[in-house]
Amino acid sequence: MRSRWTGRSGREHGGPTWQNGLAVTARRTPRVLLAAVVLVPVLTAAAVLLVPAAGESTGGLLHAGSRYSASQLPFSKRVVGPEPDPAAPPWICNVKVVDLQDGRGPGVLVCDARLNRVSIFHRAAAGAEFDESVIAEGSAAPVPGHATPVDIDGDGDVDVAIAVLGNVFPDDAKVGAVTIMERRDDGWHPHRILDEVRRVTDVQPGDFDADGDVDLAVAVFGFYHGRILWLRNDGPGAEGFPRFTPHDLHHAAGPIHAPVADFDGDGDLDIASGVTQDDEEVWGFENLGGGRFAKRLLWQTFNFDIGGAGLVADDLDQDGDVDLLLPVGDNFEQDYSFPQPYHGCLWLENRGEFRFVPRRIADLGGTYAAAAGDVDGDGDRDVVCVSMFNEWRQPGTASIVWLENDGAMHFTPWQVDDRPTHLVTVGLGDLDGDGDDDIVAGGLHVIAPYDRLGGVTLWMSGGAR
Ligand SMILES: [Ca+2]
Ligand SMILES: [Ca+2]
Ligand SMILES: [Ca+2]
Ligand SMILES: [Ca+2]
Repeated sequence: MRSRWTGRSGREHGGPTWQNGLAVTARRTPRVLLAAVVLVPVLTAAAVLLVPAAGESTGGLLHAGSRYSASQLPFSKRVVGPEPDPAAPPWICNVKVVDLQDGRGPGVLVCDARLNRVSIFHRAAAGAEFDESVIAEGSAAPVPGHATPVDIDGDGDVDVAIAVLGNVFPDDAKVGAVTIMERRDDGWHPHRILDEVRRVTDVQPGDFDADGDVDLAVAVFGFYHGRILWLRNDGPGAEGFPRFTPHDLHHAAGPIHAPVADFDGDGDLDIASGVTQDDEEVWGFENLGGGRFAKRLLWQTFNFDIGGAGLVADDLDQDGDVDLLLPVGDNFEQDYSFPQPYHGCLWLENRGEFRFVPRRIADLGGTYAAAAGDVDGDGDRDVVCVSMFNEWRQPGTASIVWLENDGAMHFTPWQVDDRPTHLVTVGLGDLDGDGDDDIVAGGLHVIAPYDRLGGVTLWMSGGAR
């Protein structure tokens, strides 16, 4: 089936691709030509190896998709929120497990781009349905791409920062924004603190200039143009809410996610971002103090089809420095988005002084998101990956996989489920307080097949409770 919004396909034709659950552009002509010159001989050679003379399936990844042994760790599966509506298939752009410090404990924070709504779902009791509390909807969060808790005004209650995408489909117009939903005693109040920008994919807090208030790192994905910037908190304005001044860090099409951490261990907060459109790169922005940053190229590949789809900061090996996880597997430019052998998840191990060493830890076809946590409760960090583009025509191919860490950074993939299909976001957190992390994931259903729909799904680690 051809993609519904173009009637055609193919990066070489300038058709849209998708990143992080977001429709984006194809590469511009010079990059396409370069990619063609470099990759066509390689891919031709690969095709000769992979395609048998008679044309039958090899049983390899391109044809059969990725599948793994069923997880020996049991999971109890539940739908969070409404059952999916076949007449309006779910477009969930972001899920994460958060505690808003309001006495309700951890819940599932959800960005729903179909309903234009940011909500948190809590489970009242074991086995009970989930209660939805709406944080933003309608014009406050038109097509929300990402949401992050932060006490932006320092009054002790937790507010929510929203990256407003504005349009899930390719669009170079200034439809994006950053909105803070301020929590007050009488509910949530919107403050649009960055406007007149292209599609925004992430906003993350940190006191970058060490003046005691919270600043923000922002990824503007855009379409032909995008940027990474930080918003300096200039203190309270006339109405007592902070004012912000934008400062650019980098210009490129397709920045996705802006994780914040002290990557070089010198005591101040740095910023990282994946650039996934014309180039496939990971950048670091070293905090030099006084609001100044130095750019560092942390990783790049000349496989311009690898399809970077996110960036996660986590000390995966628990050696005291913060590493990065890079899920790769965007493949939206094809008539049918076959999983590719180079899709999966990379661990970029922090070796100090902004040197990161890549290591592949998963081969899941069509990987679109990853999250780190302790899924089996044995004290080491495991990883969960979800797939947007596995071979859904083959029954049983994985949509969600957890990678069991043996404690020595050897990862064994276990299949959690084969449905819902088309998962683009995953989060981990201990929702039931039993010491192991549970899994939540969200589906973005914009291509066929439409027979295994899901909005937000929870897999409770350790079985039913
Ligand atoms: Ca607050
Ligand atoms: Ca630092
Ligand atoms: Ca580390
Ligand atoms: Ca573990």
